[in-house]
Amino acid sequence: MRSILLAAAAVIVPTLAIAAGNHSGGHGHPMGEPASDGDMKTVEVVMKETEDGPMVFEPGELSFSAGETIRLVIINKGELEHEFVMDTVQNNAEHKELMEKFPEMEHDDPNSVRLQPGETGEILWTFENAGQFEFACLMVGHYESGMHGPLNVTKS
Ligand SMILES: [Cu+2]
Repeated sequence: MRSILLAAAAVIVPTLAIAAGNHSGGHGHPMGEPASDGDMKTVEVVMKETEDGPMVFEPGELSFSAGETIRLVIINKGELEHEFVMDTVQNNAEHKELMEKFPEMEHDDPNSVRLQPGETGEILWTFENAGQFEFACLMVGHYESGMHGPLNVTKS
């Protein structure tokens, strides 16, 4: 019985997260909003550690046009847990400070995905507003080890 309840909860949570992003209007994220499934451009981003020390995202920079809907496929090819968070530079800086105070902090935001080694995750997102944003891994010490890059959204 218990395992059935847990399984049901696991199914319900992501559905709600996606549904919450489907309606337009309301409180928008400065970068845009989560998208629902459909035809869209796919961009892969790899997260990993390197032999000589730095932790990296590949590619190290992302560029989109305002109005584009993208399927971001995030792949953890490293041996450590990593996360991909895309946000304003300011929000990432605040979030990073929180993570340093509360390293065990879990978050379940539609603009982020946290992955164990070998895992792959997805973010479907419509970039609505032009601007200079940032993607980063905010796990303690990873940003400083190189895990951040500019996310540019240009006017279409
Ligand atoms: Cu990381």
